[in-house]
Amino acid sequence: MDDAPRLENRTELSAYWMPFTANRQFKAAPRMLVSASGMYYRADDGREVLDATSGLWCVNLGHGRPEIAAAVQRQLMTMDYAPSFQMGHPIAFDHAAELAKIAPKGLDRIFFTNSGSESADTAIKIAMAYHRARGQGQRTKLIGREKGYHGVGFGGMSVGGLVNNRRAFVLLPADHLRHTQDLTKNAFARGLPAHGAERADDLEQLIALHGADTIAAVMIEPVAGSAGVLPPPTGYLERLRAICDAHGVLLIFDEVITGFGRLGAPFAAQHFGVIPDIMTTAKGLTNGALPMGAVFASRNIHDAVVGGGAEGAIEFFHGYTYSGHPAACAAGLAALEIYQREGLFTRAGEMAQAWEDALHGLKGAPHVIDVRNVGLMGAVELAPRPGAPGKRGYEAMVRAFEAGVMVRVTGDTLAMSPPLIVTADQIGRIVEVLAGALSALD
Ligand code: PXG
Repeated sequence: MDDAPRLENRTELSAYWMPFTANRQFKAAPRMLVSASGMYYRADDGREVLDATSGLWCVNLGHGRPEIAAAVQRQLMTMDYAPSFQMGHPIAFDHAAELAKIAPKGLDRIFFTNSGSESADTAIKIAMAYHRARGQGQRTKLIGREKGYHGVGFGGMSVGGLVNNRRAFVLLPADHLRHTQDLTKNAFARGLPAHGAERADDLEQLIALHGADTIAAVMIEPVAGSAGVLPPPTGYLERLRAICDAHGVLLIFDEVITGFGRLGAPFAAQHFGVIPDIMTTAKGLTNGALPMGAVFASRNIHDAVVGGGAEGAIEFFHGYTYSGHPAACAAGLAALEIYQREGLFTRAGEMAQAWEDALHGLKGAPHVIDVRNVGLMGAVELAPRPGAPGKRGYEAMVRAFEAGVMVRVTGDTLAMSPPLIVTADQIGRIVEVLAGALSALD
């Protein structure tokens, strides 16, 4: 990494309108990452920064995997691009077939997208298309959950439950379950919180309110990620599944974060033993090396949509120029091979106890009001500074970064999801730096 490119102070920052960033604040004091290898980034001042977030929840295998780079290079030189509308190329079929092998039982029909947001909107369209194919085209309403994040497309945003992402935009018809966070009963729970399964019964209430025959699907993250790592209360997912089944409502799991080994199984559906009808993925699918998403649908849903309509007619009017992009498929296949060869689909399960013990060591550190964990996901929630919510969390993130550990911050919650190759020593380092950052805060 010694020959890593260095950014100079004169880097022009004004043209790039940065996503989900306080642009003025960032440009006044930029944090620039210039190279990455294994568990570490290197910043433009030459410092190594331990990556406790897998980039943005995506680099599950660690950075700079040569097999992925080589596979992408090979594919680009063999065939850089080919259309997927009324044409095919073998690597997209190969990739889907390999993904089908690790899919939760029955979810083995795979639609490719280019991001988590596109996966969310695609899943919603598949749900609507399914009901329509079965003569229930009036089932179009969506049920999401407070604090849910499903990307920034109009579908995902409408189902999502983060007010900042919603209030400025026109939304699709959707209603929301209550979120499951309850610090009065569940603070410092280790793994799944004991209290709150009854909040799944909100779904019965919403179905009664709207009428089952108007509702297409319920979409939730099995573990809410962006909102600050909220593991589901014990029994909650099972209840949602049962209520959906009773009313013919589809259950969509957004596994953009929980997919690809984050909890100790390929997908959260397998880890929790609750199988949705549709599952969205992205991020870890290619290890973040190239943009890609994939929606997994049950065979039943696929067959209902694709089995109908006139001979020769397109069954589902949806897709992207880059659906099944050859280079993204090459990255995805190479990533899958590494997950399997190195046992990384189960590694989060093996490390989960060490991760839990280390993170909960922060109970009692200054400002800490909750610690949450499941698999290799974790969060430390801080008491907000009076009158200035989010400030303490932001400062903690900056201090940790300056001390050589990168975490995510959402409000006053620090969120972590280290690459699945993380060692016990590195976990120790993450917690040590966080403890230092917290004790330096007022
Ligand atoms: N669903 C979930 C569950 C996600 O976490 C998306 C959909 C959208 O994916 P794309 O690829 O369109 O960004 C996400 C994205 C954060 C953070 O701070 C999380 C995401 C993105 C940016 C920031 O936690 N997740």
